[in-house]
Amino acid sequence: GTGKFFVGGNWKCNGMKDSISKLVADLNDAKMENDVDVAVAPPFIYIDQVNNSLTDRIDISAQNCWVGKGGAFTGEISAEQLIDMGCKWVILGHSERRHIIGEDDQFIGKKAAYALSQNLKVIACIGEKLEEREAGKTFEVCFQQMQAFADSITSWENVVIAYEPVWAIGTGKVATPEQAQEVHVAVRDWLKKNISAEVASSTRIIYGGSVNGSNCSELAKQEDIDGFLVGGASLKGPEFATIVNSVT
Ligand code: G2H
Repeated sequence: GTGKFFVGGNWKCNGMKDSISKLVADLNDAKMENDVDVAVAPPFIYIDQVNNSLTDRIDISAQNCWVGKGGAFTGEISAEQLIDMGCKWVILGHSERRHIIGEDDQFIGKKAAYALSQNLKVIACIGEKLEEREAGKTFEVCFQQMQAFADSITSWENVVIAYEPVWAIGTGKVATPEQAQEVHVAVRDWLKKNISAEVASSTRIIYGGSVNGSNCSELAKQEDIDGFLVGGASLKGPEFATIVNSVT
């Protein structure tokens, strides 16, 4: 792997004050290896609750943000506001935003550029749908999504790439370690050819899609898997800690 292992918990649109308070207490109690960067992404409205109760060991991420400076954008949250509320990270381009909400590659690229300009670190998500994989277009789709980030951002220093095959998300159908590794290598190779060898070797590429306490260690052994973005299993503190501790 590359650099420090990174594990993010994407809580998605889950949780209420009480269940979040329990989850935070479990995370505060959990033993986590020192040599891993850890972040959790609560829904926007619970960020303040989490920031006020969660150990400093774990960073806070948002799940999305507005594409530019705040203003007359009803229902949106700006990067400046996220920084103000204690966020260090933002997840951008998650497949649920791409395919359910309809965000396109260029819009997501611009969001990444603006977030980075405000000193938010970015978890930049890419990944193919099942029909794209079956049509042999996995690399093409991932490279196109990578290109859109590359067209907008000027530095990859504060970017973690999350490869999340859409067919593996929330389905319980995790990619095999070999399937994930194959795409991670291809993405790293793309960075080498299109950005630089330095960026290719220093940028973390994490895997997401039905990662859990039982499948994480086999995945973590793969050379180019530098961590995980975890959805469902991040809602359970002890299981999330198991995944954090799968670092090899
Ligand atoms: C993929 C992942 C977290 P899950 O979306 O981003 O979710 O682990 O539930 O598949």
